[in-house]
Amino acid sequence: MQTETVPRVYDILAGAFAQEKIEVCFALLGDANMNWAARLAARGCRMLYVRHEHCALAAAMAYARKNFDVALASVTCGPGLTQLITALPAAVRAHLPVVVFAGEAPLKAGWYNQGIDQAPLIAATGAAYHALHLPERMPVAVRDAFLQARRERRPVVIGVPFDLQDRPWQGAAQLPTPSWQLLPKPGPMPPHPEDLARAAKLVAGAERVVVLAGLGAVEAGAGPACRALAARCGGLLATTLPARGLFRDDPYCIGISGSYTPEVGLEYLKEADLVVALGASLAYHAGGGGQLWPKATTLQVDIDPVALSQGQEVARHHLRADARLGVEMLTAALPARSKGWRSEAMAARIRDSKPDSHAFEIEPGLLDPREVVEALEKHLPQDWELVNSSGHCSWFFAQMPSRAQERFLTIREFGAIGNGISFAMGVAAARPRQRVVLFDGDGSLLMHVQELETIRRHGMKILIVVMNDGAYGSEVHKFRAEGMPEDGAVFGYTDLAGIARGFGLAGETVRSLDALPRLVTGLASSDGAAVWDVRVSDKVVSPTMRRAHPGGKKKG
Ligand SMILES: Cc1ncc(C[n+]2csc(CCOP(=O)(O)OP(=O)(O)O)c2C)c(N)n1
Ligand SMILES: [Mg+2]
Repeated sequence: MQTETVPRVYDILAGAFAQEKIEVCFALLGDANMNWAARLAARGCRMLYVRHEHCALAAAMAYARKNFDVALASVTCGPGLTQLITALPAAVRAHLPVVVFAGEAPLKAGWYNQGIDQAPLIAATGAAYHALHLPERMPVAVRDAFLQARRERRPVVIGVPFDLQDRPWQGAAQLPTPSWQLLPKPGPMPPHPEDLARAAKLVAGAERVVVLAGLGAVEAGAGPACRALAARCGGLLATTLPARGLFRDDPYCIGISGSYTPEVGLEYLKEADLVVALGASLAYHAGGGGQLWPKATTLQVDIDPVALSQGQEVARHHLRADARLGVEMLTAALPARSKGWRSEAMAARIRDSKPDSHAFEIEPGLLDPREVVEALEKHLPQDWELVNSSGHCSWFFAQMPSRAQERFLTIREFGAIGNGISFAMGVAAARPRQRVVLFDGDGSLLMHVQELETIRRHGMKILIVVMNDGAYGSEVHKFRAEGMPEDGAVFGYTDLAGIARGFGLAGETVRSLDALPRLVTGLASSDGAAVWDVRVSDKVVSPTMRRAHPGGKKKG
């Protein structure tokens, strides 16, 4: 029939997305996005179909973080879109550029069962929402959404009524210039000479300097320059949680600064008199809510320096600059100095100390989560991609200091559990040849356990290591500290290995760490996915939890 030769609006829309050179789309289909998705797939975009819309967006978030670029997800209208309401604020807070193609209810219908006012829902999350109701302008609006997501580093949701998508195309023959041809590509920003002189004076006058790097420093390639600055000042190095591993082989790196700081790091941070924060937004947790370095003043080196962050005054001194260029020029402007804070003895303590040395009594047959992580750190190959999730167990999983930053991902800014499996899928999509390891809690995994099917269907090389304490550990420890009953927080040990096998994955219940070398070797020679259900005691309380609830256990 002749009508087949006339493109529909969804054909043109798919073309506008395809020319954005997006390689992967995370999606779940319905009436309002399926025609578009089929056309996008026909143009060569790899479609990763998931089992819950939340997971489409969360996987796209990890993909964006891993590639430092925009990612794409798609959902249908109404109930498809409302499933995004937890992931969207998480993406907004993590500054992740994701474009979401969402359908909208048909405009021509007086009533539609899936209709809901989508714009205010999305606006409430902090994401941008654009309802596209003029077909001729849609390709430009799509291009502009990619520009906006990148510039504002936040999700942009595009809603297109599906009756409009179905119309014959009546607009221009040519698609607009794609976003990647228009993007400004400025060189790194140097500091102003007066600011630089002031900052150099401040650093020269300090005696116990900690150089703290965030993801901005990673993105700017500032790692070596940060090490050089710390060496010149005789100071120490630390990173935020997402930048973990940037200084992994430096003997003067005290690890993460924030809720997951190891014991020795806490001690040294307390003594610091200057923190030079590079490419770090100085979020609430990075400075322990203002508690971690009580004697220090902070110099922030950043392209967008701030005085306040997340309700706290965080820096009195600022150097507006690209993290790498700023720190290089700062180091060059410093006078040579004979002594600093560093000593061989400090390096030895940093190397030899346990992240947490507190003693706990553990039931026989269950493992200490700290020993589990020590064993994983020792046995998992260095080139496996690591993804950290949420919950009480994340304190322990964070203690893997030998791991490279470029093989680590965590997104924690909204504090939601249940995202780990999606983040692992996003990393697997971004690094398809690599083995990806997700470290998760039992509660978090069970929240989106249906995605095991997605992992198997797409042949993703994901290993999920679950710290199974049979509980919502975070809640258990808070209840216990308050002497409250544990209802709603303790569920008992779910057979996660059995569940994994039911989905067609390998499943192992780990009750002894002696099994680890054999399990690692087995997995290293396979392309399959697996769940290791590691049975841990719920008696080991993380240092963060102990600090937050110093009363400790009041009941049995
Ligand atoms: C979406 C969401 N629901 C509820 C919570 C509250 N919460 C925080 S940690 C946690 C328990 C997580 O349990 P699990 O994944 O088993 O990790 P564990 O704390 O036991 O180590 C819960 C329910 C949350 N942060 N996010
Ligand atoms: Mg748990």
